[in-house]
Amino acid sequence: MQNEVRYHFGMIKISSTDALLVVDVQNDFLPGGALAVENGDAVIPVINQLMTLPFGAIVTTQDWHPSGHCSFEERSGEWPRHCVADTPGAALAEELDRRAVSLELRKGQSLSVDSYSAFLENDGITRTGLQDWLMNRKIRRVFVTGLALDYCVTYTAIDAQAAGFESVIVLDACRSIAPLDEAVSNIEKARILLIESSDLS
Ligand code: VGL
Ligand code: ZN
Repeated sequence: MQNEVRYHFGMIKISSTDALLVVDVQNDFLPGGALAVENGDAVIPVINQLMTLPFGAIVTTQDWHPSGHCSFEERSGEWPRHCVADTPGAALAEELDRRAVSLELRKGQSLSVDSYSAFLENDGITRTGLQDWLMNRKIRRVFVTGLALDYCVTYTAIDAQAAGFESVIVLDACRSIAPLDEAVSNIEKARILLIESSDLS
């Protein structure tokens, strides 16, 4: 079924100007977590395998909210309480291989502004610093993986593209909250390239 949404044909060779972005593979987004994504844990072996490729940088992100964050505030919050800073739910998944990770970025730390994207907060203005960090390392292309496909992964991939990077989503290294075809149609609208991990070498 996932083959229907592939737009790339042929292998992509990973080099030092490529970065792997591992978005929010945190306990609260895994089965049993506060904001569990169905089969979220299935991304972990796929990402661990991708980490063995010769990326110039591997970045993990974490949703890292203060207690009382706007995204789960009583009146207007959209989500259940999740990824509260320094709690077990906010920790990276235990099984995620962190040996090759060069940056662990935490986002969504302002009380009143959420940050789905790893590049920009949801105000569309405030930068996280990731763009400059990647540019300083001569990264030109980013491969985005993780949770959830329809929120933090898509927002990150769109902002990466807007920041001037070539932006690619590795579909089998992601899981979505909404049904997959809905998530994919929004990615298609944003004209982000979708591939499978088996397209990479
Ligand atoms: C996310 C909803 C709320 C995500 C984070 O990581 O996709 N989704 N906070
Ligand atoms: Zn959040």
